[in-house]
Amino acid sequence: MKTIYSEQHRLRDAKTELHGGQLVTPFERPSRADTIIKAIGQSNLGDILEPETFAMDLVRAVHSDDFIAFLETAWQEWQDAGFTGEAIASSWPARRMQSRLPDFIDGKIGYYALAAETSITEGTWAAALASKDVALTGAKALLQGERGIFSLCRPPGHHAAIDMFGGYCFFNNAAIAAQYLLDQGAKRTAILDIDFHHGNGTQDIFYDRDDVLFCSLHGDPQQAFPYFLGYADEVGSGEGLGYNLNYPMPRDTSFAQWQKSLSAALAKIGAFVPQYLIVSLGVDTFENDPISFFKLTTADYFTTGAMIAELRRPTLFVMEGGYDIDEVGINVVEVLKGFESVK
Ligand code: OKP
Ligand code: ZN
Repeated sequence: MKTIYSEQHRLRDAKTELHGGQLVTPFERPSRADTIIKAIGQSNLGDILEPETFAMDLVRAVHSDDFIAFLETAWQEWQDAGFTGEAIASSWPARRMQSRLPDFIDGKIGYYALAAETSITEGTWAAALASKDVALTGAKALLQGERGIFSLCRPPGHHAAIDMFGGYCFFNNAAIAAQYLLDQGAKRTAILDIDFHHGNGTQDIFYDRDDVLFCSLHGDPQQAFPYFLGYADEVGSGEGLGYNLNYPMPRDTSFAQWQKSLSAALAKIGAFVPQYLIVSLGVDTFENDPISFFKLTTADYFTTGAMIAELRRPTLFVMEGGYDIDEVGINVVEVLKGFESVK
């Protein structure tokens, strides 16, 4: 299996994340990708290729124009306002207030942010652009006949909604790739999100559509970020009714329990008969992950990859989360090796 990877991810190197009332070094940091690409290199999985550059139209197919324009100039506007720290939202259109877009950057950032932990910094826009190219290059390889591809996206994407960033995400790489596959002629694409956190952004983007089946396995929103979406009764709307499936699970969920949700989601995806499968691949379900609470072990990731391969669909793995820097690489490689083990 080939890996698509860009060094441009390094441009996303925020110094601050609001965590527990303190500004800490972000969990989502460049060394995550370093560990993953090193493990890929040592694994003999296959070649590591640079992404192609794709047109912004493919981003506009998923995100709103005003949101994209905001991301492009947010850092410059923050600096022009005289702020000396990284750009962090602190005011929101909360209940019974107006969702009207302010002019001033401190207000604008609250309008477009879904949470406060994710700061916007100097290279964020460039890194987010490269990350979507990594995803799209992987999708193009599927169109050209590859059976499995790994897009080592960083920053991640699944929390990015039509017009919101946050949860370390700016552009929704998996959603952009899915829309591209449809635009290139696919009738149906499924997205399986196995990151620990609910893929609220992907759900938002495809909620009223029946051409993308979205299935997400994640920590119960009563206990886990993003808190305000991801319940099992969110099943899609309009034509999309029945095409959004959430599998929230409690604290300390073991692989035996998690695997039942995976099997259920895979059965739904199989019945949908998608031309392509996109996996939002987070390994923050790992037992030692510093910000999550499931109990998967390294061996479980191989089994997970093999189970996904049993669908026998051309599959694009898009990197999302995973914050145990020492183990994130091996856990990702185990998923991909498990996938490759099924002939
Ligand atoms: C991104 B991805 C830390 C709480 C966590 C953000 C989590 C984003 C996860 N104070 N807040 O889905 O791995
Ligand atoms: Zn996550």
